[in-house]
Amino acid sequence: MKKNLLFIAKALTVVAAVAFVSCNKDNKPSRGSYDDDDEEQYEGIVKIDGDFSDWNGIDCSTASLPSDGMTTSTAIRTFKLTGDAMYFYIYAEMDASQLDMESEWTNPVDIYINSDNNGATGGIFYLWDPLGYEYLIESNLLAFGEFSDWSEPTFYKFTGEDGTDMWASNPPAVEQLASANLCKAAGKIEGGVAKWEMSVLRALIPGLNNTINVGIMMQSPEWTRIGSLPAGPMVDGEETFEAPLKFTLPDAI
Ligand SMILES: [Ca+2]
Repeated sequence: MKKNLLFIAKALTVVAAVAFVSCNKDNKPSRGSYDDDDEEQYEGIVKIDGDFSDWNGIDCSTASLPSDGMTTSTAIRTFKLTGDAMYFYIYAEMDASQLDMESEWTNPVDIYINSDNNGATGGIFYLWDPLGYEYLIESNLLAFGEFSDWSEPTFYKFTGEDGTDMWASNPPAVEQLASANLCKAAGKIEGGVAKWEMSVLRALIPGLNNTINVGIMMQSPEWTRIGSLPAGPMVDGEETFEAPLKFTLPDAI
């Protein structure tokens, strides 16, 4: 109990700090330019601003679309995972021709997180093996062709038996958690490629291990999968599946 209270206090402190920064930020001319006079500002290794140059040469894990005959679900071509003492970060490149640029809320992106670095605990989902996820974050990539900021994604906690699928039971084995300040996202389309970056505040994910395991999936407006990584190659016309992408974060603040 004491440990839980300490965690909550720590998380609230971080949220307060982030909220303070966010308020200041709105008074400044552009995203990412608010780091002048705020000594409490945490300088993360990635700034979520749609300028992807900070990913160049960064220490990260990478998954790419298999080149040897993968013929289904090709919309996500590259997926990168990294992090620092306060956040972990996701970068993805998507095939812009497969995105819906017209609708109000479209191309939902799901981030599956094995938070305890144990593939035997938590839920399963057919795209990754072993997965063992404890949390799922979901929001839309786009709204009327503009990238969404992920200011309030849907944040699910898996509550079912280990090794089961949260959606397979009725009602689903899931609890929805508050998600304010959890994420921030930005994207840009360049040369037919949608480039997208996203941050997750580590303190808001209970029990998050330093070693994280993450899978990304994107769907069509009709909730059909159009992309997911990591992914295995096609073998005899069948998809094969891999473990989620793994990255070890430095100790949290
Ligand atoms: Ca797990």
